[in-house]
Amino acid sequence: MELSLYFSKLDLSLLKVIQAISKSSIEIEECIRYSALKGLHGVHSNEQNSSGDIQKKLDVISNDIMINHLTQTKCCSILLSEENDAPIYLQKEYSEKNYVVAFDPLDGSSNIDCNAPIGTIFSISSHNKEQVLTKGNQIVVAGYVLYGPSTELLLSVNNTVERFVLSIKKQYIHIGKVLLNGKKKIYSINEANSSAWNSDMKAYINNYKINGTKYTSRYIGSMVGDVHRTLLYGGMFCYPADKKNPNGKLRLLYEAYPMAKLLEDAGGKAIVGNNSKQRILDVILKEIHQRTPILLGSIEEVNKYEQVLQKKLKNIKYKI
Ligand code: FDP
Repeated sequence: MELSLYFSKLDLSLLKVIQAISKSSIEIEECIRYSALKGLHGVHSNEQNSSGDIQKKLDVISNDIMINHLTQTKCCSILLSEENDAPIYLQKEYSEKNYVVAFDPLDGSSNIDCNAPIGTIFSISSHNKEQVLTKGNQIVVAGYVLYGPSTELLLSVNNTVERFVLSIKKQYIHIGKVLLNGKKKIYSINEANSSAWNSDMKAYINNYKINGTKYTSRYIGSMVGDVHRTLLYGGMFCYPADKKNPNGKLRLLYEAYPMAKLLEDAGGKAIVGNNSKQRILDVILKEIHQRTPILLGSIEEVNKYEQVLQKKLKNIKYKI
């Protein structure tokens, strides 16, 4: 069934916002698919965006496409983009029918020029009169689009994760619900940073290695691709705090909140790590470009990290 039909019972303004994101992603997909032929590889300028990353041409194009479609809905009050320094205020008057949309228009953009999976990540939240967004718990819909061998849209609506695939006719077709029940033994982390990890992370990851060849390692280096695999196959994905990045690398608002919502709604878990069991969705947003460490995956795998913390509390020596 096609996306708009599938969600035909949703609140109309919310549906319009979802449709705007789906239309944007179809345009972004078109740009990505022919990027090498259209001269869309490479950097836009050597200037860093608000998150400190160098903007690629496709980052800028994707951002413009998202802002354009979301503005046209007239159902959004505030747009928060990873590519913009400040929030974009679209409605002067407060109305509970308006939504706040936060997005990373093109995540994993270091993978663009080598044709590896990349994605758009977003969340739609009800408008809190006082603040832009205080916690991930205010998210009504979270999702991402994966531009890979095929283009997929995953959406968490009413606490259920739905999976759509883009058809030849450029329509998103529902192919099923997602429940994190895969049992593949996979750990996913950038091991090049291991010398800078803190002792909790060293102990946790070491546990995956001492069991002979029971576990395998997979790391695409594109959050959407790594999280998608985790949702479908199981295992865990982590971008921890380390000595180089004491607050982690990934953005709370644009990356961690939406992925945490999807993981939890699919029956998994998403926590801060970094000597803390705190749920990502409970972390208070103090600044829109704030970073956070993150550990997500099946309950079984995330619990293994929590066991490391318990041992630490009881002063049992880590096996490192
Ligand atoms: P990228 O730098 O390519 O834009 O937050 C961006 C992100 O990719 C994530 O998609 C990805 O998980 C992570 O950074 C990869 O970072 P490392 O290269 O440091 O592993």
